[in-house]
Amino acid sequence: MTHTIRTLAAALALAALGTAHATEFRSTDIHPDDYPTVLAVKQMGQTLSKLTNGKHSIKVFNNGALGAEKDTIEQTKIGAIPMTRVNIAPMNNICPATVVPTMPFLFRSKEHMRAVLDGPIGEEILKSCEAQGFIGLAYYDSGARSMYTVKKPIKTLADAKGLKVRVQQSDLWVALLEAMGANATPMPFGEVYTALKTGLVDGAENNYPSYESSRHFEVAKYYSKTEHSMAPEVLLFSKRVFDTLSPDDQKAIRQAAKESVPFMRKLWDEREEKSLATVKAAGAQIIEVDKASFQAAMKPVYDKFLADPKLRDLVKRIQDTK
Ligand code: GTR
Repeated sequence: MTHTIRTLAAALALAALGTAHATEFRSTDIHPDDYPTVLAVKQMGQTLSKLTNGKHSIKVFNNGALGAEKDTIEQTKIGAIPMTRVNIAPMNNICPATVVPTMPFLFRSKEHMRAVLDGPIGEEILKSCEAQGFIGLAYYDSGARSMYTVKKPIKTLADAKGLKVRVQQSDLWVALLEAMGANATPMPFGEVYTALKTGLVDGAENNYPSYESSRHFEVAKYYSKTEHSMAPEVLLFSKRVFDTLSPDDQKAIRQAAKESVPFMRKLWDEREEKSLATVKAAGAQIIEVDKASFQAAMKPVYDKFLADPKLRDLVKRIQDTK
């Protein structure tokens, strides 16, 4: 009897050892099932599983199931959630260098943005978040963000004056909209539809896919192409969790994340076109604006948020990147 129990205990201990480090990492996203960020992280999970012979995988909790971005960032920092996909903006107050790729009118084009983020500058910015408890695995595209409004279209800077506009939870975003003369109202993405509908805000700003997937276009049909920021999405792993993994597993996670980037970009490019067609068909008006007037108003934002010479240098290097 004692022998049987001992054998059983040994067998259980062995089984536990064998699976001790096999993990299904949870990852969060606020977007719906078919959104490029969600599909890309799922694809990353498949790659990770292949690279680790089935030892590790990823389970995506999207639709905001585990909370708004600000909350999931906090949870990732303390290690309660291993991974989160968020926009870089809610990282602005936490990891100072992330304000750089968020800066208004910084990237000249999608190609410029991709070249910068794929290179050493992008790496440097991700690396700087380690001190705050985050392993930055990769950037994903988020296109250009533009303003949209419920009652009247924005065509010039003067039209933005006095409007109440929802922004992401970042001091930089508050300053950016204030520089346009608007009143910034920070709130989580999931609350924006109701805020637009009830008149709590007059407008918001986002890229075509988010304007479409959130159905904001149903309530705010004037989409004004200010294209004021190309703040990218970012994939963050909890440093607390990462540090418990073997170097091989860490390498596999980094590699799987990087390999999901081209996949995401392809989906992104397709989705931008599809979303634009959807919102237009539903009656949204796409309005050309006097972009130069918006750009000229951004000087106070640059002065305030790039007071640190290190950040100024990063911006300069970005501007110098071909
Ligand atoms: C979207 C982005 C989300 C979130 C959202 C927002 O474009 O993909 O991660 O940042 O904007 O405005 O809150």
